[in-house]
Amino acid sequence: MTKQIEIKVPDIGDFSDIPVIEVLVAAGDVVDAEQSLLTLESDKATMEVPTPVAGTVKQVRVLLGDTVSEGDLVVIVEAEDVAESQEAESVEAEKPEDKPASDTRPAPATAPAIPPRPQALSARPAPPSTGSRQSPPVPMGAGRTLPGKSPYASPAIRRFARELGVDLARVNGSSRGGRIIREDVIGFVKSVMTGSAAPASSGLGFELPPLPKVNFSRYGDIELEPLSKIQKISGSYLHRNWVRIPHVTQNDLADTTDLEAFRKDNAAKAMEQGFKLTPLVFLIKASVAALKKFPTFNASLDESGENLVLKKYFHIGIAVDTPNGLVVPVIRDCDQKDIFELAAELLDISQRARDGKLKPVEMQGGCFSISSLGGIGGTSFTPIINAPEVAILGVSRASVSPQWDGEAFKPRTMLPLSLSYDHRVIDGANGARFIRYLAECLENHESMDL
Ligand code: CAO
Repeated sequence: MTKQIEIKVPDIGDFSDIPVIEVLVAAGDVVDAEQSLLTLESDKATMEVPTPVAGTVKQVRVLLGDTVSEGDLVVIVEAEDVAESQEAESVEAEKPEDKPASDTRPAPATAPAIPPRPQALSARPAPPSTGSRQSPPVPMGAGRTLPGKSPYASPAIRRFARELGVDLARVNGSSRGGRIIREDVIGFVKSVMTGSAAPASSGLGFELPPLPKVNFSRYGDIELEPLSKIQKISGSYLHRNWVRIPHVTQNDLADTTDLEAFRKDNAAKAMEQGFKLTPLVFLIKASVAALKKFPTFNASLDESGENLVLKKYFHIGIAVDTPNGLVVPVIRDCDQKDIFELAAELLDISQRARDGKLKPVEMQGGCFSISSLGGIGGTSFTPIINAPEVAILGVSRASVSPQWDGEAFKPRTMLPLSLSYDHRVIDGANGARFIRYLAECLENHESMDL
C-alpha cells in the first residue's frame, strides 16, 4: 500500500528563513529512507533534510534559493510498503481541493520536472501536523569547512563522490563560497574520462591551482565548438608529455643551399612518379644518420625508469596536420628506404591521415619524430616529445640570408632546426652534438645514404 507523506523542515534550532542551497531530488525520483532531499545553509551551519521513508518523490515544493523555516512543507514522497503502525503516523498529501484557503500553491496534476515556486514559504506555517513524518536534520558541522582546508560539500555530495570514487579534494566547487555541488562532481568525472583533468596525484612535487572559470559571454558574443576526438586524445597525451618530461629545446641552423640544389635537380624525377620531393625526406635521412651516431636518442626509458631500451631499428614518426587535429604516423625502416621511397610513403600516409584512414598500428612503434612546419613558416618552436621517445625534431621554414664565409657575406639557404630532448636521458652537450651532426649531414648530403 502507498501513502503520500509530507516532508517538512524539522526542528533546526533557533534558525528561520534558511536558504535552500541544494535541491537533491526531483519529482519522479525514487528515494531510500534517510536519503537527503535538500540542503539548507544558515550563516553558521549546513544541514540536510532527509526523507524518513523510502518511496517516490511526488512533489518538490521548494526551489534553490528559497528560504525555509521549521515546519515548512518541502517535499511530498509517495511511500512504499507503509506498515500499519507507520500508516497511523502518515497522512495523505493534500489534494488540491483539500488545500486550506491560505495555501495558494498550485498543485500540478502530474508531477512537473520543475515545480511551481511555492508561495509564502518564508512565512512560518502552522506547526507540523501529527501526520507529517520527519527525520532530524543532518548537520554538516557547526560551521562550513573553509575551502582550502578540506572540500566544502554536503554529506549527500560526499556520498555521491564516494560512490563514484571521486576525491573531492580534486574538485572545484562552483557554488557560493566554493561549495561543491553535484554538477561539479559530474563535470569532474567527465573531465577525467576525456583526459582533461589533472593527474590524481601528480607525483611531481607541486600542485597547480585550478584554471579560472570564466563566463566569456559576459564580455561579448561567443559560440561553442566541441573539440574533435583526435584533439581530445592527442591533447591529453601532449599535456602528459609536456608535464612529465623535462624538455630542453636546442636550436640550430643548417646551411641547405647545396641540398636545395640537389633536391631541385631530383624534383622532376619525383614528379614523374607522382609525388613531390620536399626537404622532409632529407630530414628523415639526416635523422637516421644522427640516431645511428647517437644511440641514446634512439631509445626509451623502461617502466622502472632505470634502464634505457636501445632500439636497433629506425622508425620515424611524422607529425601530420589534419582537419581533425594532429596525428603522427610512423614510417618504418627509414634506414632501408631511399628518398624516393620515403617521399612516396610520406604522400601516402599524410593523405590517409587527412582522410582519417590510418590504422592505429601505423601510429605506433616510432623511435624519433619530426614535426615540420617548414611548409607554413616560422623561425623556431618547441616541439613536444612524443613519449616514450626521448627526442623530437622541429623544422621551420628555410630562408636565404647573408652568411659570413670568412671573407664575405654570401646568400645561403638556412634551415632552422629545433631539437627537444628528454633531459633525464640526454644531457645538454649531447643534445647540441646531435643537432649539429644532423645539420652537418644536411650540409654534406653526399655523406648520407640517400
Ligand atoms: N622550408 C621551406 N620550404 C619548405 C620546408 C622548409 N622547411 N618544408 C617544406 N617546404 C615547402 C615544400 O617544399 C613545399 O613546397 P612546394 O609547394 O613549392 O613544393 C611546401 O613547403 C609545402 O610542403 P608540405 O608541407 O606540403 O610538405 P612536407 O613534405 O614539407 O610536409 C607534412 C608534409 C605532412 C609533414 C605537412 O604537410 C604537415 O602536415 N605539416 C604540419 C606538421 C605539424 O602540424 N606539426 C606541428 C605538430 S605540433 O602541433
